[in-house]
Amino acid sequence: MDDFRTQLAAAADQTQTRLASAIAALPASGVADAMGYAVAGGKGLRGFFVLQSAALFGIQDAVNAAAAVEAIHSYSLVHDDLPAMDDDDLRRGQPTVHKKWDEATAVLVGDALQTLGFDLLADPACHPDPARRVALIGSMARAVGAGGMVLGQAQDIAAETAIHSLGLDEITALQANKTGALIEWSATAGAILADADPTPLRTYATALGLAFQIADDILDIEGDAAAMGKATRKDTAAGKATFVSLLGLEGAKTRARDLVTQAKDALTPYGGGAESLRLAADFTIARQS
Ligand code: GRG
Repeated sequence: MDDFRTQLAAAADQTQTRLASAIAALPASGVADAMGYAVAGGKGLRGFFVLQSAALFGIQDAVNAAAAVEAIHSYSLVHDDLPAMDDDDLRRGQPTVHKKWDEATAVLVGDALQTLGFDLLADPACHPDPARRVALIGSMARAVGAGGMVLGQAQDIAAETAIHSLGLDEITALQANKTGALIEWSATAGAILADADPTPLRTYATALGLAFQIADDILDIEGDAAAMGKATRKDTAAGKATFVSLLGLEGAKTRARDLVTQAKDALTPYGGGAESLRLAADFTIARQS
């Protein structure tokens, strides 16, 4: 696992460097400063999926697509932290953007990170073939729009005031939209860049996305708030149905492990070239933050 953490950190550095140069190219402003703050400090897992899935097809430079997904993921966190959404004071161990600046800045930072993500995908440096860039842009728009991440977030917010708490199928569908869609985009990005069949990577990502969310629910119960850099036990306090409340702690752990096995099995067609993606699947449920 230590080897994997080193690989992940190296990929995150590469992605962060690209993001920093894209943000430095913007006119100087408070929003640009806050954008730099908002993209820093994450694990960079989604960018890692992009870089590794691209490497499977012999594409060594996918840093624009990796930076794009991390910008869009950071936007979702900044908006999720707002008082109108999850209302959090701490993210990645630092004050959330609306706490360090203000709510208007946080809304604008999220908006601008989302458009920056699409700009990075539209850049010829992302891929020389415009058709590949359009495919990435279209698939990203579908993953994060009102049929994907935004839908999942709306379903999550609706669940908070629903009379009946959600069942397993409903939670699974909600999470597939809220966190799964962007993870799926990340893990299939290499196939999209290479104009190859994304099916095995999609199967990997579907299982992995769900395992990621189950791990998040387990960390919400067992995790250490200091290590995670954010508040924990919020879901329990809010009485929200989670994979842990529905399956029990041990049941949730077993389900997460089974999903990781399924995810790794889906990589068989890629042979030894997919070893980093296999390690990433293990990391998804072993992580402490
Ligand atoms: C605001 C439209 C909109 C959507 C927000 C993803 C999301 C939707 C909200 C995040 C809420 C949350 C904490 C979900 C749990 C899973 C998750 C996305 C955790 C954060 O991802 P990591 O662990 O974060 O990859 P880092 O900080 O490492 O980038």
